[in-house]
Amino acid sequence: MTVASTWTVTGMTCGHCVASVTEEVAALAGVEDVQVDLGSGRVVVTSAEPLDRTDVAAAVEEAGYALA
Ligand SMILES: [Cu+2]
Repeated sequence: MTVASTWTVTGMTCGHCVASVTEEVAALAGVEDVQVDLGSGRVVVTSAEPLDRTDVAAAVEEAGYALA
């Protein structure tokens, strides 16, 4: 069973930003899929367990961006 969660990331402007965020969030434990929509900043994460906001925020910040 998996859980989908939706987050909003601010500051992404191009495909490189999307790739960076995708890579960092995908590296979190239990994450199976990451879909980023550049236009809206929406990030949909599919994971085996619910994610902690602090963990997602840390991954996003590692990529150089922030959660809204
Ligand atoms: Cu960019």
